[in-house]
Amino acid sequence: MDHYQAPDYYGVDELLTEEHKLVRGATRDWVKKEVSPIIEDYAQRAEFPKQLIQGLAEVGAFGPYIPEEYGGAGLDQISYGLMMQEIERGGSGIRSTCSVQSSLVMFPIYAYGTEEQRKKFLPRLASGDMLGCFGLTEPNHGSNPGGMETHYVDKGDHYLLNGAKLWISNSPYADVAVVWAKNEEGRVHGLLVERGMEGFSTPETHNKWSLRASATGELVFSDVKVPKENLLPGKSGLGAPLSCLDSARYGIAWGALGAAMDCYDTALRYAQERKQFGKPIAGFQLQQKKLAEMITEITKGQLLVWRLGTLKNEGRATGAQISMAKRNSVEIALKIARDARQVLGGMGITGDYPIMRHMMNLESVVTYEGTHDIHLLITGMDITGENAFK
Ligand code: TGC
Ligand code: FAD
Repeated sequence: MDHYQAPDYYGVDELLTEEHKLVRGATRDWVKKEVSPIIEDYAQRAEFPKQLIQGLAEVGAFGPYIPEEYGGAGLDQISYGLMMQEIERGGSGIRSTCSVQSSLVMFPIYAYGTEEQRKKFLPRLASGDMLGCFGLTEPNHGSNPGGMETHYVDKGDHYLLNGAKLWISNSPYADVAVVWAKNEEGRVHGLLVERGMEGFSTPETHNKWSLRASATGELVFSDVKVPKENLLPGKSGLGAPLSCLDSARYGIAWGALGAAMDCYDTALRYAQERKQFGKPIAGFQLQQKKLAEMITEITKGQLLVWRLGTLKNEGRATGAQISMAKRNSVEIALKIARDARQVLGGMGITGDYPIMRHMMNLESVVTYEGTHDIHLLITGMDITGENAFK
């Protein structure tokens, strides 16, 4: 039974519109009904619950901020953030699927695609009839995607694509992949590679202790003939994939807080119910310290992402501001998960509670979409003007 009650220590709800609260309420109800009852089993079995795709589409989680004429929900950035928060409260892997579909697949097609590409792909991605994935990372190039080796050659009536991508969320189930590859001049472009194209395969990556309910895999291109109309013409250079990452990282900044809120809520309830030495453990100072610090960090995080959402709605959020929020939310969520696990004692390691699952998932979230270190260096560069990456 999902007893979740969202913490709101500073009345942050008063900063939200009625529409924000409606969107959040509908997503929360859906998560309680469809995700909470099954997610632990799927994580234990390391299986992607693909039957959730249709429900995610119906709740509007695929392309929340994409205009309605292309099948999106036409909502603002705070609604998008709140949705990601509720969905990651249920499970980071499910939020991953939404981040990839919305910000890493629909966003580049909407922002950099042709009208034909938008009409062909966006409504089907929004309705969940199609699943997408995003290929940037390679075996030899993770934090430094600019070094990518995947490349294509102009063959007159098509492009010939060769290379490989690793660690790609949703790849084993994806119908279309947004693939970033270099042309003969070494310039990065986005290509839409569709399942069924000869020479294109998507082997699954197994043996993960994290994001077990999310499918991760490779993208392998061996002389794949990509039709010329599948190139995204609107933007080239590394800035194109990085702008998609800005949008996805923004969603993660909200999402990771959702995982933190679930851990806090679980630990608080457990501490009030569990008795040792004749009284609830919530009455011991050491447990209160953990719980008080959790709610303090959650409250700071809620205010930070709300303000970031306001800036994003106004088109003023910078990539560096988004990096700070992604890094902060994941860092506090991991610490809260670890402390919450301790509050539950031995019970904390079991699948009867969501904490250990969140903790293990967050070990991926702290690495993907730019590692903890990379986001710190982005902040460092932004405030000092000095590049410490290279
Ligand atoms: P650098 O020379 O700094 O920049 C190259 C070009 O990109 C532009 N740019 C940005 N544009 C938009 N948003 C940003 N945040 C941007 N940051 C940079 C920049 O202006 C430049 O444009 P131009 O026109 O001058 O060419 O690039 P660099 O090679 O030094 O690298 C910078 C660095 C390290 C910050 C960047 O490469 C980086 O962020 N690395 C981390 C890689 C990463 O995040 N990978 C994520 C892969 S996708 C994923 O993990 C999905 S998980 C999905 C899920 O399940 O949720
Ligand atoms: P590396 O880049 O090898 O980094 C290793 C360590 O070195 C890290 O601690 C890093 O912070 C540090 N480091 C690197 N450079 C520096 C530096 N300049 N200064 C200081 N420290 C540095 N990618 C996609 O394209 N699409 C996806 O859908 C996707 N999904 C993913 C799903 C999962 C479950 C995971 C785990 C990853 C996914 N990724 C995806 C890949 C992810 O973005 C990369 O793992 C991440 O960018 C880091 O790259 P790497 O793993 O190669 O680590």
